[in-house]
Amino acid sequence: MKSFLHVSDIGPLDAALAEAAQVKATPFAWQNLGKNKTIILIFFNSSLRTRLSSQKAALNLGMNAIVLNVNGDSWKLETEMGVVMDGDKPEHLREAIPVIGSYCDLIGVRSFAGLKDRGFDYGETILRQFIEYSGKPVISLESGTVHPCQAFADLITIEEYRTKKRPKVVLTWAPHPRALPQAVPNSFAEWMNAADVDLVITHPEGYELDPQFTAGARIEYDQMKAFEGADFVYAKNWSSYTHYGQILSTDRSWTVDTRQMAVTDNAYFMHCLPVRRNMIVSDAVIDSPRSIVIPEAANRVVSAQVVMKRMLESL
Ligand code: AN0
Ligand code: CP
Repeated sequence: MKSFLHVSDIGPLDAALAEAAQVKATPFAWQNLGKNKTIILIFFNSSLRTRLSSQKAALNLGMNAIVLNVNGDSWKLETEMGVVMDGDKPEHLREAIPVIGSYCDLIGVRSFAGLKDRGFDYGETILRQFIEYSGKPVISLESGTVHPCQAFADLITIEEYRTKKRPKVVLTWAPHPRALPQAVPNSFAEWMNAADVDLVITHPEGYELDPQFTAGARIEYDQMKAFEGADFVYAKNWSSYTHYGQILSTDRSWTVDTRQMAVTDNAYFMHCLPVRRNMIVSDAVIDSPRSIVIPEAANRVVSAQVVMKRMLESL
């Protein structure tokens, strides 16, 4: 595997899920695979889960992990091509990336969508430069359009908790005070469309996601209708894709509460975290026994470890 952005990069999902179960059962069985190997994890944005679970996954594989917080620890990096660098950024990605590549075997990059220029974000402009100029395999740790380590962990979690062959999975928009990227819902839709589940997406009008990720899923604008008979409810806020980066609604009736959960088939509640309580989801729902947000986050180690393992095996 040369890069990890899309569900297609992991190959057949049955094999990936079987490998995930194996990695979860015997996390230290591949300690020699990562011996004398180094992953550099580059963060342009904040993180709790991605940073810690990626480091843990690397350690489980016997690999060294070096974390760099760009903007905090290093020189600020210019990401646009062809600009006169007379601002506050002393170094360009064009030099920084090959330098980083020369120090390691694998690279992980977190670089959120800026939500200003859709072409720049949806071209995966920053991650593509890492792929092109580092000469090393690159993992998206949430980039312009996708968060594949999260979606893979979500799929592993659904596989563990499902009681039906083809569960109904509802991706619901929920309100949030700040404009957030579409990466998490894009990847969730892409991975669920590839998996054997019945995916329904519900959101207010104007929040339609890029069809390259959602094609094939049912869109239901009535949230209560969408929740009927659901086995899994996956909440997330995102800003508009069509009115790029804008907040079109802060309607708190979309906050996931016991009212909506009551019409599901005793659904499990999921969220990638971090979550704003009583904006995205009520305390009653996230604190209920049907909330699986913690095991979901724990599976981030498993998904990251499978991806790193595959990359090490193909070096
Ligand atoms: C980020 C987002 O929505 O993309 C990261 C989620 C994993 N969330 C926030 O910035 C709150
Ligand atoms: N879910 C997730 O990616 O969390 P962090 O932003 O804390 O890494």
